Amino acid sequence: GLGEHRAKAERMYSLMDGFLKNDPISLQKDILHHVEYTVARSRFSFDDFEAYQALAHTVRDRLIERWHDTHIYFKRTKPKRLYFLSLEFLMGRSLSNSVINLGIEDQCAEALNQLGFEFEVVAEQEGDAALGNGGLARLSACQMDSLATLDYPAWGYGLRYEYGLFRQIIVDGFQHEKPDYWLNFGNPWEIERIHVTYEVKFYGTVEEVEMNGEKQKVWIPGETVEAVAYDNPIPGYGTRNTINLRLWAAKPSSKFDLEAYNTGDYINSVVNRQKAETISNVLYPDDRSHQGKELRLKQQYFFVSASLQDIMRRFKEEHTNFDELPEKVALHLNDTHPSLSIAEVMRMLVDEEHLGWHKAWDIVCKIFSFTTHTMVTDGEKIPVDLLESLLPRHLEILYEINFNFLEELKKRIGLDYSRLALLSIVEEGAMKSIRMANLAIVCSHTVNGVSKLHLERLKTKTFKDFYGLYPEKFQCKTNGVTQRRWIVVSNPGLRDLISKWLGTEAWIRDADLLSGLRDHLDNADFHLEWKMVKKVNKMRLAEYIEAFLTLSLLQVSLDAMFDVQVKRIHEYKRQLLNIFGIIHRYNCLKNMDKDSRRKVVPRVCIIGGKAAPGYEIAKKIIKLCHAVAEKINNDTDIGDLLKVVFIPDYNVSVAELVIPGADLSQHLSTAGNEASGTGNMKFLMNGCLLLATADGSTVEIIEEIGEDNLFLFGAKVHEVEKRRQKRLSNLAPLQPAKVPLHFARVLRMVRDGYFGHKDYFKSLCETVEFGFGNDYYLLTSDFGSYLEAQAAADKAFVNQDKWTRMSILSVAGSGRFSSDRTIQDYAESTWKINPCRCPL
Ligand code: 9GP
Repeated sequence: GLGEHRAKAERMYSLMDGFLKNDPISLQKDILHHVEYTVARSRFSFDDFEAYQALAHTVRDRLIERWHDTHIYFKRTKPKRLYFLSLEFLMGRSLSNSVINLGIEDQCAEALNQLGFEFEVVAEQEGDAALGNGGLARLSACQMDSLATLDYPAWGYGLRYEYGLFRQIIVDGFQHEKPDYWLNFGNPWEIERIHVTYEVKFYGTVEEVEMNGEKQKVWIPGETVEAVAYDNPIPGYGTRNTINLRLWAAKPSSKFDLEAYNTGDYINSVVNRQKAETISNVLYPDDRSHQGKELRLKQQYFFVSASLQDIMRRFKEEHTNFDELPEKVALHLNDTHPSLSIAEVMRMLVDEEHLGWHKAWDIVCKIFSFTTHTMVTDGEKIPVDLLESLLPRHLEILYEINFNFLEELKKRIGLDYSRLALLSIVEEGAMKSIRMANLAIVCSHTVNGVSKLHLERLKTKTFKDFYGLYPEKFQCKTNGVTQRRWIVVSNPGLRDLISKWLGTEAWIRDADLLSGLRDHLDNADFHLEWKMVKKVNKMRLAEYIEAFLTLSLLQVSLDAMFDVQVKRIHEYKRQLLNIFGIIHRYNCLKNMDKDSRRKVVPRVCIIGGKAAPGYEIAKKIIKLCHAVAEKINNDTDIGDLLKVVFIPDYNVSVAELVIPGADLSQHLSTAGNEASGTGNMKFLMNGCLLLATADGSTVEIIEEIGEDNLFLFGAKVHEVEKRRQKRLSNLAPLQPAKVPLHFARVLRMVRDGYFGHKDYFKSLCETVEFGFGNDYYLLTSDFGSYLEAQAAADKAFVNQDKWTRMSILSVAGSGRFSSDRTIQDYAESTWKINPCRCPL
């Protein structure tokens, strides 16, 4: 009874005296406790890594307390919840971020110090959680941080890949991929929930049965796999709210295997069951296309099914009527990858909860929202054959959704078959397939682009016909990044400086306050301190470069401009343009007399990024970068005037080091190709000037800081198509197209083997040659304006006062690019959720 319950509660309270304490002594005691009993080392002798493990567990205990409180509070207040469904999260490291968000960084540093350890060194022991590829995945991580900080009742769902994104090793200038078995050293940030498991079913057949006098479809699956939950607490900053990122791992089902029992084939049965685990084993390393692989589809459905079972269970615990679903649940599709959720919710409502089709569809259309992250028109497709065998019931449901959609459509547009075919969710043809983007658009109440320019593209090109049908669905949610990670964690010097001059730390929760830095634009002391922060960060980066590239004994000068391009390697991102620019710079230096050389701004050109393992051209770009580096760095005649560095294995923690240390950063995508870009925002926040095309979110950065405050170049979106046409019309009568002299020279050097590997680089050169790749990304026509922008950057760098002003104005204008702004916008206009702040 109630009395018994109360007595039990009182006993619990008396045994656990309140929350864990955060003073340095209490932290020390907890650290030592974890050294002794969790890590199982002697507290009298443990190393940096063991100190990291013990501190991580100490912090985790505190996260768990807040996490519990948050969940109890959400359960009690029953707010509408957001479920953020994403197959990728690039979380990076957790320690520094957690202690900052918990507000215990100084105490932790002091606690460690007294034990003879240094916080920075201990934090360096942590490996990255790299459960994602690039922009989309890091965006998810930033958005989770903002959801927690802004007190939204949200959960993230994803997959717990055992192998994260491959590690990039460079051997002889070539990229090699090594598996990232990131769990080897344990992961103190996750909590395994052995009791939170769901069965996920595959294959089998669909049968029709009579139920209460009505015909009902029943899926008889052929394979069952178990999904086990791993919870990752995500603490907000300046709040007790700590939300959850629940990742699923596949395990063999514990169900009795009757067939193996009957045939007595025990060993084979175990081996076969073990195969289940492969589902969540490995992250697909391609960030742009995921076409038609069975394992990928299995991953998607495994993730979708487990997440939705969990979400529905929670909903049913709190509510009895499915009519309430749209008021209580928002499901967000982070790209098309989780779009099978639509068919799955329909299946659950119709087949399991026995709602009528139309009622179920009405509910489904009110709960989903969708964000697309690409400019590519030819989106994700799932071959019907594959679906038919793996998820036969879902295929039927998808056909029915499509049938109803097309019937509705006919009423609106008539029998315009070519338009109907374009809009259809099912693509006919040699390989019949399901168009995941069409499915997501038809069913979602909002379709979001990730920058203004991206949205414009969606409306006028990619999804033009859908826009005609549902103009009200299309919205712009320009991306943002979290200033907690990208300034507070990664650039403590700048954090202190900003707080000092603004007289407050409030900007950490309200990035718009950064604009207040403009008030000190002409203050000489401020300039001095600003430059000093940059210098210290450059020093950190230089040490990293020198330590990493010991083989080539490279030394970089701190007086040089640190010019950085770090991101996935893609033709459209045009790392090749950067390398060609470097070769051109080298040629100019070689031709200069001593006097002119004295006026040159020395440069350290830093490039980093991974190429998808099967993307040959991208891999050649990496090799070319190394070949050029080898030539230039070993040319004693050039000395410090030009150095080229490729930073291997670019990931979140490397970014935290590289970005604060950059003077200039390059964002070179051919206009109309980068949906948003988020690297540009991180550099902007760190006072690094941008050299960029007017693409993706850079257009909005220009709105904030003005064209004069960055180095803009290249064709604008509306010019790109014209230039391509022009180039092709040059080709038609077989006239040699006009290629600028400098460009032709650089290209010839690479083609003729000046940097070695002549045959190997041939196909790379052909991508920009006429009659071959036809320079689809317009390197040729943008080269001149690129060089001008580079020259303008050099000129500005000479005038350090001007440069510093531009740098300050960059940070001051970066407030709009906080993911807090993005998330608030989503919450208010798309998800319709309210903050739900757990009381202290
Ligand atoms: O390529 C886009 C990038 O422009 C954008 O900033 C990011 C986040 O919205 O998503 C990237 N897309 C992907 O990573 C996969 O399509």
